[in-house]
Amino acid sequence: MKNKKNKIAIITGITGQDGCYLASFLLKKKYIVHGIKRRSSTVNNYRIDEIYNKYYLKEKNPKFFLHYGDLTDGMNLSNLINKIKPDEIYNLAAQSHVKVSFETPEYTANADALGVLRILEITRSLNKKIKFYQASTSEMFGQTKPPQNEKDYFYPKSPYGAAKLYGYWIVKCYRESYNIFASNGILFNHESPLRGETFVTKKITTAVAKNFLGKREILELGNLDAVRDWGHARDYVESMWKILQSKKADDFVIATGKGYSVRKFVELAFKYIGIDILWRGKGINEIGYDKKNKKTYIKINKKYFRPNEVDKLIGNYNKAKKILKWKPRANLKQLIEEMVSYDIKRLKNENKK
Ligand code: NAP
Ligand code: F7E
Repeated sequence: MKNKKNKIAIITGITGQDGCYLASFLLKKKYIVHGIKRRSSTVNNYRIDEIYNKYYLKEKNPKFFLHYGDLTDGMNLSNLINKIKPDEIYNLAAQSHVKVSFETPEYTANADALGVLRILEITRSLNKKIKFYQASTSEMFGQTKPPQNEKDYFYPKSPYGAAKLYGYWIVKCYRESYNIFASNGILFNHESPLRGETFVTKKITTAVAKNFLGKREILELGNLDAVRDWGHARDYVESMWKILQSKKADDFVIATGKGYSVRKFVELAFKYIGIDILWRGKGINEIGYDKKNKKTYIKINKKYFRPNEVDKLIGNYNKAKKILKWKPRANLKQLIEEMVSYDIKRLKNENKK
């Protein structure tokens, strides 16, 4: 299976947004990619179908493989890592939804915190030369004032942020204790047309696309004033690879350095289809409406608020820029345009079926 020139990578979380972009990126760099997906009763491979067809089904010498696995199952991870013998492991699997982590805190800790430890412990006993990348998060900063960088204080405000903070520290701990090449990317929010549909950006761009196609829908949201630093997933997976190619294992903030509120994201997304949104009312009675015809497009629903909120995340990525020569390419306007256009095309195709 292994050819001298081809590096072998394992990607956990292959069915997720980043898993798909990273697999594409590594395959173009001639890697052999093994994706780990968990078993589910419904097929959820839609993001990687194209890759699977191109690099597995249609290839005489397949470059892409899928395996069942779960971050909560150490024996399974051990068998897979032993069998695949990777050069690099990218740990992208996680229960990644902040609000859901308040409802499933124990599971979130098991997958997002102990899952990291499981992989590190396996690589420590198997082969300390395996390089390990951990998808850490800006949610670890929580309450710390922006702009946040690698030296800032961590103060997570959700079970997700707290579980990821354990993952972050265990990576550092294994790096320093056992001299393992293990690094954290401290990723600020990153989106794409392939973003999961319950994250705020995808909810917004889907609703905008539906309204554009004449399927009138009122978008229900929670906190409009949270500020996030939104980049493009395509740019962020490149940083993952660069982090593992760096001379020294280390931790890097990956961000755009620009923050916008959820409210601003809504305005820009509607603007793209020619609708100017104005706001009226306060708190849960606030609405967003069309400046021209006064039609309501946005309402507030308290079910989308969290028990605790992170108000403002804006990253300082100077270290990544200096050491990795990494910088983001897409700006927010380009990201929104790509997401809305994709959703319009996707919904048109679904309507045809
Ligand atoms: P995502 O779309 O939610 O994908 C998460 C992936 O993890 C999915 O493939 C999911 O499988 C898998 N998964 C969940 N629990 C698992 C388990 N117990 N065992 C094995 N696989 C499991 O997330 P993403 O946006 O691609 O993010 C990738 C990573 O970056 C995550 O670790 C996330 O926490 C971190 N991160 C993301 C952002 C962001 O803005 N996107 C920012 C900071 C950090 P299913 O398809 O079966 O659900
Ligand atoms: O929320 C507010 C919400 O769920 C963004 C994950 O990838 O990035 C992501 O976590 C903001 C929050 O992302 C709705 O309260 C308003 O302030 O899209 P989100 P997130 O929580 O920032 C970090 C860095 C990760 O690591 C995570 O894995 O938007 N908001 N109204 C809403 N959020 C959602 N989901 N739905 C709403 O209706």
